[in-house]
Amino acid sequence: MSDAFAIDRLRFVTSNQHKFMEIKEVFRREGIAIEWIKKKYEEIQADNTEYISLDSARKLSSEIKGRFFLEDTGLYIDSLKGFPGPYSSYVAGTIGNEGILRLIEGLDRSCHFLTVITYFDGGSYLQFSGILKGHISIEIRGNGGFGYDPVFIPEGHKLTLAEMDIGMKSSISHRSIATQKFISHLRAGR
Ligand code: ITT
Repeated sequence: MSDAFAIDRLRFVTSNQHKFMEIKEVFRREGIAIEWIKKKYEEIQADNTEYISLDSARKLSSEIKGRFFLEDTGLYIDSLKGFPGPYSSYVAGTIGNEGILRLIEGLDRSCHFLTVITYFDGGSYLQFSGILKGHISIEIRGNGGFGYDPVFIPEGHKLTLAEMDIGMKSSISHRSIATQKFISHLRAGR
């Protein structure tokens, strides 16, 4: 691991341990340590993930001193016109993966994940996004990951994200693509 790059107190706000572990893994590969602010915050209901992520960061900046980042992620199913999208958390907790499989029976299964990271650097808000294309599997498969991972098969792969280990998921995921862009920004401003 390279120790050439250090950034003081880079903090990630999320209530979701899986998200933290995945982002921590991407930073770890780059030799950067991050801290976890474990916190559940209210998200505005809107149809735009960038806006939701920015709004959350703006609200949290009055509570959290110094720089921090957070991210908002949604699963977008083409044949459902992007549903559940910004409602991914609610849908995962209500109808869940079985409900998703029922909803798209007989329909096209193409979908993607979108992650939008918002970084508050103490003065401005910067956003970095990552998309992972794929399709919804026929059945629920795998015990790893979280959320929709057991029904999501990334483009070019046969396994669901839940059948991959964290290293594999973190080398291809929406979250890691957004995080890599964020890291490039941090390195550029060093
Ligand atoms: P925060 O505290 O960071 O908001 P959260 O779990 O509420 O945590 P999101 O609103 O961003 O996070 O995510 C919405 C839901 O989408 C989440 O609860 C999962 O069910 C699902 N999800 C997000 N990222 C995922 C991923 O990488 N793989 C599978 N499902 C994911």
